Amino acid sequence: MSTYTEKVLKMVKKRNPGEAEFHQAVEEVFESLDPVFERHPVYEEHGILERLVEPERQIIFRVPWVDDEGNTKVNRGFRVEYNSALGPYKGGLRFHPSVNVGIVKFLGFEQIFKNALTGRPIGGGKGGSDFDPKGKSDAEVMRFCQSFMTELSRHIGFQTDVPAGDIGVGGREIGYLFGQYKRIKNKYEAGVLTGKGLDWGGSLVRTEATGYGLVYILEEMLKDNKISLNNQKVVISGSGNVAIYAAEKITQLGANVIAMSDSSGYLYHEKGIDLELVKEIKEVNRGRIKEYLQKYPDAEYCDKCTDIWSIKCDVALPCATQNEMDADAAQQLIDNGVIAVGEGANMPLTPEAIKLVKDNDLFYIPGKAANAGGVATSAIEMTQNAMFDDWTFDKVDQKLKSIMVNIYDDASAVAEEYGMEDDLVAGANIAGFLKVANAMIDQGVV
Ligand code: NDP
Ligand code: 2IT
Repeated sequence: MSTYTEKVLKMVKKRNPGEAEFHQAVEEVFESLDPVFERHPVYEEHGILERLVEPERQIIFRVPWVDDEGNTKVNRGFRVEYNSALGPYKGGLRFHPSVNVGIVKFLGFEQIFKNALTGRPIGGGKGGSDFDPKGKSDAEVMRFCQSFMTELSRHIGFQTDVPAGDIGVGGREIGYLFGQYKRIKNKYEAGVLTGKGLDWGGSLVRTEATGYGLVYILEEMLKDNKISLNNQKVVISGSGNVAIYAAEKITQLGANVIAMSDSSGYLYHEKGIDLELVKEIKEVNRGRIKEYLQKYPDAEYCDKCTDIWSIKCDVALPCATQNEMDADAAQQLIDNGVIAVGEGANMPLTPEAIKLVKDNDLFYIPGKAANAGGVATSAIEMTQNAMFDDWTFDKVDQKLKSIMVNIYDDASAVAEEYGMEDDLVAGANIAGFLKVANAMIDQGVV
């Protein structure tokens, strides 16, 4: 690393103790940027890194609510409004017991570059709570969301900060959050949240967008190398929003998804997973993936197992959570002949896993590029809201596809320009950085 990136990284670690995931995300971006600072001292002169790593605003708040038995509960709410150089802060809300300020900052930091890559006018932010929606009734989730929004509503707006979903936050939660926002503000401000219901301001394709986008960019990268997805064996971790729609699109393109998981274990079905059943179990019934065996006793379920990457496959799509693939897992995939890894989740590979995947010349698409289709389609939802319009499935899907192809072209071209051909990590980090950094210079020291 250059003295500039080293100096700022040291400062980040000292100033933000204990935030391991945040340090990891910053380091991963910084590692790509040295060639930029060598060529263009202007960024250092303007203190771009020092400003980039410090969120413009961080909000932490109490979220009190009452459970169905009448007990008072208190969770912690977060919103990190990271960078608004390119547009209003934009990024999801995560409800999971592991959420803390370091997690929200790592996600918010990555979101800045991801959003820049989409080419849409959106800044970066992220939020959430350590609330666990699992096992809660709809009424409890509603009361929690209402309390969360009562505070959050002071800080967001369609031109200020536009949250959406992430782990533990889907259509149900966005509905409750939107209802409370509308009630507090006495305004139907559709563009304040994305991922809304289709009858009240939501966009077609937003539900599918992250998973579809992941497969579109993977398809493009493989096509560029004359490889087809047809008949490829695919392992996907998770069985949530991103995992399900990645599985749907890749199946439509002729691949065979043989394993998926949830936080309790993984499912292996050699002849191919019945995705409609997974949807029913996870989306409709909010159940556990092991229930799949009730209909398919020939499938295998490994309870409490996290070694889904030991299954032999051609394509691995981590779509659950951060650091879910470590060096051992990556090595197993490589030993088993995997050809491509695409990150549906945010930062699913540890730094050691990334090194292995790169050293072994796999086709590897980092999360900032690979999962940008979700937020890109959120921006398309905001466009429709601003126009009081709603577009057809096909129109939004085509736009999503062209954005993913552009991201691939952009990141590849920038990687080549900086002498790191085919390195999409460097390409995505540098391409995203340049857009944000140039806007920050234009806008002065703010
Ligand atoms: P969901 O809540 O819909 O699904 C998450 C899935 O991952 C579930 O199957 C869940 O298991 C599993 N999972 C979550 N946390 C863990 C954990 N700590 N250990 C093991 N398994 C876990 O979330 P999404 O599909 O929306 O998000 C998945 C990933 O994709 C996240 O990294 C998110 O940040 C990223 N992402 C999401 C986007 C979106 O638009 N939703 C956009 C871009 C990235 P269980 O069912 O047991 O909870
Ligand atoms: O990580 C992500 O990009 C998301 N969770 C989606 C964010 C959004 O605003 O749609």
